[in-house]
Amino acid sequence: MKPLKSPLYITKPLLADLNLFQHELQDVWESGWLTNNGFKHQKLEKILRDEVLRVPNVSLVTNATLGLLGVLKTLDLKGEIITTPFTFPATAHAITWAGLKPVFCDIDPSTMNIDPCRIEASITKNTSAILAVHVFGQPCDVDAVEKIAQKYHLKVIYDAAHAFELELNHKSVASFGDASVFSFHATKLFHTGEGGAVVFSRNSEKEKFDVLKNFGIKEEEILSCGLNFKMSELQAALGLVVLEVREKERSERARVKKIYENSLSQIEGVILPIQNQQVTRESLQYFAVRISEKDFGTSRDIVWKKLKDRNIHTRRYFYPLCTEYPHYKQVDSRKVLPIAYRVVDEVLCLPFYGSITDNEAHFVCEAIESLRRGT
Ligand code: T4K
Repeated sequence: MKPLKSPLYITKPLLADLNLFQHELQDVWESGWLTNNGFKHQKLEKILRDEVLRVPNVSLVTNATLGLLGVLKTLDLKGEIITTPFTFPATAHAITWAGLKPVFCDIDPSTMNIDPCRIEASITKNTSAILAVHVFGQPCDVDAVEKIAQKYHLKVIYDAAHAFELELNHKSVASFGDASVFSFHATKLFHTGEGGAVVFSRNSEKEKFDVLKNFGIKEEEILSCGLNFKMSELQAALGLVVLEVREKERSERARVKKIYENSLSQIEGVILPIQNQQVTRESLQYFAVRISEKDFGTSRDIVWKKLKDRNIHTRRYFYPLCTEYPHYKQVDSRKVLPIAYRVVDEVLCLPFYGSITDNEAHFVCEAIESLRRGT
């Protein structure tokens, strides 16, 4: 197989018509208001809250990492936070920056999310919360997590960086837990270049969070030890135009997904994402498969490298696991987290965005098939 002429990356940022963006920027220029809860910020928050997510509140932030940090501070957590080792560094690092200790719990291989059956064993008298991640837009078992949290009086935070617009039984995934954090980074389907949003189950916490994201200032009084994680008008303006084109992008991604599913389901050793019957709207953020070396006959790493030789740039998210970072490393991690250690050697995120053509999607599948049993 010849390599592709132009590279296929894991994603391509969704860009709206530049004229529409210029139109939004015109307003910003005319208002002379560039940040600090401006009109675009207010408008985007309102649309996301009332029309897109349909949740009690939305607070926009500079990025999801600081959103997570702000949530941990708002909920006034102490001690240990149970989380997954199979995530982007931001999840665990936000916990550490908040002065808390991440305690890593093993995952469920079918969803790649924290395994609720294993959470209880990680709870100690110092545990104050569970920070679960809807990895690759696959929802966590929110009911099981909720039950454990209620039993042990723990807070629940969802890192929903990959789960924008994910709905369970027609309800936003942000309707679960005490707070959820979305990422609006350029690599996300809906984005503001850099950015994110936080949803709280209680409006009082959103109010506290809004003060924290503005240095702790409220009406010239300093109420708390805040930082700065506000979204600017330029980011919000970009969000407003990207919002308009996301539905089309979603349908294009659904087309690519169908090709991947139809073709890859025929290949032994390629494990596809599971279909959760409760999901009524998917996030369509990533398309992550697992390569079972035993059944496929070739390791994930060789597949990753050989696809790269063909100009198909897949990603091995989230390799290495958090427990392999020098500051979280423990001698027995591999023994305590056997599933996460297996899954992280199997996962491959395929190029996934709306402008991938049918031919390109088929080419990716054929390239994978050609690597079976080292052929
Ligand atoms: N929690 C979880 C579970 C997360 O996955 C993330 C972030 C966070 C929290 C924190 O969210 P933020 O604080 O970022 O809001 C990317 C993103 O930077 C990161 O946001 C994302 N998760 C992570 C999964 O992916 P990298 O280091 O893989 O990105 P990079 O620069 O290699 O970009 C990936 C590909 O995208 C490139 O190969 C080409 C393409 N690309 C990228 C950019 C930035 C473009 O074509 N244009 C672009 O402008 O982290």
